[in-house]
Amino acid sequence: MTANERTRSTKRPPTSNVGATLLGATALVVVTVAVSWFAIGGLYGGCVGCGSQAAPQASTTSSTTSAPVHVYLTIVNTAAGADQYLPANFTVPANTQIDFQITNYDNGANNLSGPFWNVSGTDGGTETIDGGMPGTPQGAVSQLPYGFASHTFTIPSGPQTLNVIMPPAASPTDPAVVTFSVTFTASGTYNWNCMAPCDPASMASPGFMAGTITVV
Ligand SMILES: [Cu+2]
Repeated sequence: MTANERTRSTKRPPTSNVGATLLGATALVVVTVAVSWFAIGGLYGGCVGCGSQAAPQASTTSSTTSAPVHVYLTIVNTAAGADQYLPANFTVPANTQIDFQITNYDNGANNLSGPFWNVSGTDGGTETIDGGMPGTPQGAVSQLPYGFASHTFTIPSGPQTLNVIMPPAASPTDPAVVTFSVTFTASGTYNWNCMAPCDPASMASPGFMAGTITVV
């Protein structure tokens, strides 16, 4: 923990006003870091999208800012027939490994234009697939073959871009699960879109096949 190291390395007898001032400033920094971390934790509890599928390890992320933060997203086809990411808008910390898990219950296949068949912007340049329609490549992949896309999770522009592909589910009750890690090195607002022509209304609607990642 950086704050603890800073506390240890600057601990010294208050032999002068300068020393006292330094200690006071150090205490302020430590308090500020701690308050900031708990404020961030309050935003998403160290885990985005944790509901019934909350991971037990999520509760351990408050001990250090360098522990991975878990984000769980689900793709559903709503009762009204709309394709939707849940949640579509969320907040994560900067300079922290974000472990995404996207569970796709949509068994519809869609086409992609050339570059979007390739995984890009993830740690290691791969995504890991578990399940999906018959024939879906399993394990870590850097691209998917034609015919094996249902949706993408894409940050098409900005300081840091991203493209991962979600293969179709085997059935509406047997999802495809995709995991990957991303480390956002700059705070700010990142707009993401699905680049597969899955559902024109959803693609044009923030909160469905488009959304916002807020990096703080
Ligand atoms: Cu889509």
